[in-house]
Amino acid sequence: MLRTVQRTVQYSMLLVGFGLFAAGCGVGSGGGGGTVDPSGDGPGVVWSLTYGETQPDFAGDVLALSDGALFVGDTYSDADQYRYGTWITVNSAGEGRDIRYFGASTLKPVRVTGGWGGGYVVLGYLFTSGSDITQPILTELGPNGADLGSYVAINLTDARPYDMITYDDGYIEVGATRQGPFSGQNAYIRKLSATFSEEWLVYHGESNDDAAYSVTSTPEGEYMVAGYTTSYAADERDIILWRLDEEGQYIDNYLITQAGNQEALRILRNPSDGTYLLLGYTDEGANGDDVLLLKVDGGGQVLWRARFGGVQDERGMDLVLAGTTIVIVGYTNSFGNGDFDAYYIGVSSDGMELWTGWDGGASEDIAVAVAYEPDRGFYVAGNTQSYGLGGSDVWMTRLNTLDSGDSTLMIEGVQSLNQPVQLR
Ligand SMILES: [Ca+2]
Ligand SMILES: [Ca+2]
Ligand SMILES: [Ca+2]
Ligand SMILES: [Ca+2]
Repeated sequence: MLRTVQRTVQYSMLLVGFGLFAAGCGVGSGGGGGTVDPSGDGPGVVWSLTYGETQPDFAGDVLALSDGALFVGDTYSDADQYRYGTWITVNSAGEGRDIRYFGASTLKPVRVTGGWGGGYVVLGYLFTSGSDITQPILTELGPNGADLGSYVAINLTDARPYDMITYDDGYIEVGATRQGPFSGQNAYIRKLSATFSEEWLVYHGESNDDAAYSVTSTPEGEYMVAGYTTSYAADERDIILWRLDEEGQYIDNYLITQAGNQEALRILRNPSDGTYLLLGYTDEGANGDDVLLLKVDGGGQVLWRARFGGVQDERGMDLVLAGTTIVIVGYTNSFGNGDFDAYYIGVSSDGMELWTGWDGGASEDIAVAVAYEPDRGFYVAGNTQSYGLGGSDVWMTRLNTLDSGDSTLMIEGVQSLNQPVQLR
């Protein structure tokens, strides 16, 4: 399906202040992590853009390009009365913007990766208004964003995908479903060929609710899948890692128990030492939800555990490794300029907080994904209700590199240029 759109929309450019947090907000939790070290050594905002009109518009993911970044999301056209999967590329200067539309009106993108066909693949799901039943769908895009076709998961008619990697001449997708051999919600993992035919589909979990949120490969050609379990949990929700072979068959699982609710939303393998970073949240204790970061070895042993946040709710949504610094993006309701703000945390390789900051205005602003390009810094995808044209807009931010010397850069105020952009 190839959709060509000729339309003029408002494209707002914002320059927003990046508040470097200069007081303690890290809360240590076992293993020595999260100790306050307010060095103020974080990155500054280079540019910040919104995209969208008056209806809700959302970002799903961001991918670094050779110069700039690719953002995917879904936006609603006031003129067309239609929701589109949306592709936006922006160069590192925040210019050279290209916007294209893809997919069905009920498609919500959650992840984008490079595809085996030379372009990109967007993992998303189809939803029905008023229903919580969703169905995974992959969309293949050409190098310039052309919609080359979509592939619905025909064996998963009630499932929600969360993550995807390219691997072994194909794609590995993980998520949660009420289908499968176990009652309640189950984790699912499936392998697709480079041409999107399903090679295998497996379920993991037990009689209660379980979910797979993120996947990475191991040096042995296996997969580590992170999520949560209530089936095996010692109390409420606990983080669980499933280790699967190349056919998706169970090798082992690692249960990480802790009081209260925990979920791992992202797993990242550190190729330099063979460990894994797990990012999620915990609600243990009286600090609301906090960002939870764990470092585990290949056998699921917790090497350290760090917790970040204030008295209100925080979530860590995505993370990257920038040299030895772990950079987390998410959102906070404890700090910032009102309601939720995007939340940025730099963490050392031993779990110590190096810097923290927030970004946003008086309304709800959250970061959902981050990509890293060593020469140019960080691209953050988010959703903002403080800026843009209303009802939540796609929010795209570039942060500079950690060694740029601009560690105290503050761009004051908000500037809305509302430049019309001709779409192709
Ligand atoms: Ca727990
Ligand atoms: Ca909190
Ligand atoms: Ca806010
Ligand atoms: Ca909007």
